[in-house]
Amino acid sequence: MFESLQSRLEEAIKRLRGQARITEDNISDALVEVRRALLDADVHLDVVRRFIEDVKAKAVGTEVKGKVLPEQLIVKIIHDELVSIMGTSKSDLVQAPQPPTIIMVVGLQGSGKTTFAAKLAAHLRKKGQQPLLVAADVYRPAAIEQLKVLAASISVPVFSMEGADPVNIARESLQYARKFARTHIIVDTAGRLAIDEAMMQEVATIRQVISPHEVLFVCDAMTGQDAVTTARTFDERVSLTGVVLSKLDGDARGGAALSLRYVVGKPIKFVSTGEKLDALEVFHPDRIASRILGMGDIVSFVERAQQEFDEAKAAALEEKIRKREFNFEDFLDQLRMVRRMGSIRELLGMLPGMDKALRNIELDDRAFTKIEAMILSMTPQERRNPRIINGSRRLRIARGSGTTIQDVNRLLKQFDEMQKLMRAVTTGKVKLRNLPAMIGTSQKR
Ligand SMILES: Nc1nc2c(ncn2[C@@H]2O[C@H](COP(=O)(O)OP(=O)(O)OP(=O)(O)O)[C@@H](O)[C@H]2O)c(=O)[nH]1
Ligand SMILES: [Mg+2]
Repeated sequence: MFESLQSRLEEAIKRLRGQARITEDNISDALVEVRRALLDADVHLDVVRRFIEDVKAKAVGTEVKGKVLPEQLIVKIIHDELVSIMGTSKSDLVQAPQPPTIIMVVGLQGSGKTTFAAKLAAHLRKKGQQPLLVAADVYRPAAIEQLKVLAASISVPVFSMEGADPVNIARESLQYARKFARTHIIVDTAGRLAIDEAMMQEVATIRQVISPHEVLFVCDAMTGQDAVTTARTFDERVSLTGVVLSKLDGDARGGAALSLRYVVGKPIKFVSTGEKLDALEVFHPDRIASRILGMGDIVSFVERAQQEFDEAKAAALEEKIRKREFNFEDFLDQLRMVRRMGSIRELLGMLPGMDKALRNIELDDRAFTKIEAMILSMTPQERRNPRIINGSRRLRIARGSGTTIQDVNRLLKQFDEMQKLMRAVTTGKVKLRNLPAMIGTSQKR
């Protein structure tokens, strides 16, 4: 799977070997190779463009920390970008509030719909569900028989109707499923070409009649980015809820896997990796990214190293606070780090219990811009030793930062309070979980 893309990316990354730092220059070199590799893997041009831009921005903007080498850092950045392009997290099958959950399987001829329908039934059975397979392909001779044979091998019932049309079959199958308390209905539809208007109309009608919770587009991964065009057409006609990548066990180049989510905007939910009925995997973007890159050990090494580095930094900071050496320079550092990491609310919201505590507090990013301006208007001595900031210095800082003397007074007072608070936390006098309430009171003032 993705062998060629993998070896090409490896080659590109090698270009950074022996470099001390990542610079605009050496990264450009490597990225030209990455770009070629992606295009040759038949990845959609829009995706390639965003990929390269993002990797470049991250690579040039990230400092190489601790023991990490530039070539290792770039592996991690490329890995993360692959994950982000493919959808960040796994996307579960939708569950109907009231069973049965209705799933419709659509796609081009021979893409692997029937095989997937049976695989999904097997997957659900393993989880203790009671699926029903519905044979709504009446056009290809032996299509119903194919589904029956597959279903029998996994002991799942099939609903079929001799001589009926697919719309009726789908409609009737709902009654049947309710009567026999099936938890899931999987409707296997006939393969169709996107340009076949009558067939497209039929699949749209089935969708209307049965109102499925999931409309899954099965896409042969070998078709590369052509799959994107087809998926778009299907999405326009039947509004897809997700995509299944089939035949990923073959020599798929990666184009479909990397393009679909980004271009069509629908999550990839499963991957099919063989003819046997147990060859189905829930789609995990990070696992596929690791397979594409084939350097999982480096990715986890960089993750660990970065974490350790941050921990070392945090320990140094704690030491400073304890020794009452925490000053405006450190404060500015922290402030910028927090802002780089996302909005304050988001960040604090990740702490347990904080979300609720923050709901009523106005946290304004503009306030931080103001604080930053004031700190930048201080001299290095003032930042390191705020105690020397007297009346005339306050006036100068206010003027320099376009704020008022009251603003500066407030900042100095808050900084003083914050120092006390941090000391109390680090020495264990105040428990972290009491912090939200304390921030709340100081904000209201
Ligand atoms: N190697 C491999 N073969 C697959 C996979 N999925 C399906 N196939 C094979 O691809 C062929 C077509 O699969 P079907 O499931 O019949 O495809 P379909 O979309 O239902 O085809 P139509 O109903 O004719 O449109 C069969 O020979 C399958 O065994 C897969 O993940 N890997
Ligand atoms: Mg079929």
